[in-house]
Amino acid sequence: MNQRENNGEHQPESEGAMTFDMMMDGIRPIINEQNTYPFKRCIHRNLLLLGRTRTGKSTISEVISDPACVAKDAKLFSETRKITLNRVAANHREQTCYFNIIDSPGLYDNTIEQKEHLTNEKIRQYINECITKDVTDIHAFGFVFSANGGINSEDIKSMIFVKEKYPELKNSIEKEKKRVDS
Ligand SMILES: Nc1nc2c(ncn2[C@@H]2O[C@H](COP(=O)(O)OP(=O)(O)OP(=O)(O)O)[C@@H](O)[C@H]2O)c(=O)[nH]1
Ligand SMILES: [Mg+2]
Repeated sequence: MNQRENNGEHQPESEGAMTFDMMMDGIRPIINEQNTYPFKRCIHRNLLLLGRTRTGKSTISEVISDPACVAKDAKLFSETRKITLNRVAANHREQTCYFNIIDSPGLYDNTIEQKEHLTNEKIRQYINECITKDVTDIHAFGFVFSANGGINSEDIKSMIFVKEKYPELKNSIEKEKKRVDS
């Protein structure tokens, strides 16, 4: 029972008496000081990086964690073979943001070992694979292109595929944009 409730009835606070809020204002700093393991509320977002092979997806994921990281030497064939999660946190405007940057193998590439054609079906597989890694929701898809390679019809097909498969993304991205702008 707090001071504002007395057998369910509201009692007028007598002048000079300590109110419930005043009491809590006094207690809160003591509790916070003694809390050895303080938890913070945070915003949590999952970002899936997609794109043709060798466009720089893994490099983006690494640079986000370490802006001074040195990119690997150029290789002709696909490097990333499995969905890889990079879990990072950042403080922004007094808010803690927690991100899963999901790096995927390059799309529609003829790989040296398997001669496997990577298609839009792969996107579906990647998303399913994310669920096995506790990522149940994708908040944004990041399509990665290299300036050299440009954008081709396969890239456009992939973007259309994601747009059609995830129509709810448009609403959530617009909602998010409004939240950030406000
Ligand atoms: N010039 C330049 N090279 C880059 C950039 N980002 C990445 N690279 C190089 O491009 C090559 C491929 O980069 P990755 O990050 O492995 O590309 P990826 O999209 O993850 O490739 P896959 O895993 O094979 O699909 C590497 O040799 C990088 O060093 C960039 O912004 N500029
Ligand atoms: Mg990669």
